[in-house]
Amino acid sequence: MEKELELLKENLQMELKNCTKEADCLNVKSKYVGKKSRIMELLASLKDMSVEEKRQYGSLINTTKKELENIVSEALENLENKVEVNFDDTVDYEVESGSLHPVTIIAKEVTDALKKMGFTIVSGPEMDSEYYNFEALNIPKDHPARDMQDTYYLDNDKLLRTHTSGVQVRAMEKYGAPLRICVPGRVFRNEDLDASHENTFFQLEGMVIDKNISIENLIGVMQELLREVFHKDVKVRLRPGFFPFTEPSYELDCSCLICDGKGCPTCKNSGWIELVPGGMIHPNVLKAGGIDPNVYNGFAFGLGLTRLAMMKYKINDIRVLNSGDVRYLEKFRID
Ligand code: FA5
Repeated sequence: MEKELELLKENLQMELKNCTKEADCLNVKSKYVGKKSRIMELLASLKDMSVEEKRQYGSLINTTKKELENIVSEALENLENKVEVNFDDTVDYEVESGSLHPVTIIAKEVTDALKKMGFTIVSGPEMDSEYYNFEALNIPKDHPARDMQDTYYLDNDKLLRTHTSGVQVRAMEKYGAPLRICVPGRVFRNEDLDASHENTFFQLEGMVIDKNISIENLIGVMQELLREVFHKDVKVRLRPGFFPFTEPSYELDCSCLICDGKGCPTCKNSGWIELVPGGMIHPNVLKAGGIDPNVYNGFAFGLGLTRLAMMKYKINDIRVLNSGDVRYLEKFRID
């Protein structure tokens, strides 16, 4: 009996060694400890044994049964730790490569152009404080300018930034003057959607602070930037604008490239698309950033990156850019 029980354990171990799949292990388990297994037969035979034999073999058969079960459990556990990855290289499939999103491409082109002009790329938080998004920019609570940039106010006293301008004072505090930075990033507005308005879109802030900066410097940077992006001269117009953080402020519009300035739903039939507002940084903003407005001045602009992508790739509805519909985005594939 002792020999037979020893042999059972040895055979079980040998058979388990050859198992590479869980199903194989379970088959072996059923053979050695299942209802019709030899060990179960021996257990059942105990009832017909004499008292003397029961005493002799009872506990031996029971412990062997437990040992057999433990051997199987261990083998199953080892199998789980050995995750096997099988590649079926006989399957025939086509690999389609992805492409960059049009806004990503435009962001790269614009930042490359600005880098050539000595700008450094910096970033800021999408979830920002009211202070950096509004107050530091000369927009106190209850200022009407806040109505034009309604946003999503969060439970933690923060908000989703409405523009990349929030980085202006952050950068002044961090780097001081002189300064030449650009900040591409995602911004949010709580507003109705239409062909040219999204609630989530991209802007690029540009800011230069130095001595004796003038509006001509701003116009020069804009002209160079648009030439680099469109590889041709694009018709633009400059008109007065209003922002509490720049004085004077301007709006630079681009002739609508969807309809060649004739008027369409994208440009609301005006023939023009509002693209880059900007102006000379207000002395209060420089002060908030710890920069002396009697020594330094500068300009800032806020380029609508998403709208620029629409103009460059002639996308007549902004909503497609956030739709995640690859079939549509495929059309703007740039290899
Ligand atoms: C601003 O956001 C200012 N921070 C810009 C600025 C920066 C002014 C520095 C002065 C100095 P505005 O709200 O106009 O301004 O937005 C800037 C650009 O973002 C617009 O010209 C437009 O191109 C784009 N834009 C604005 N709202 C939307 C929207 N809902 N969907 C898509 N693009 C938008």
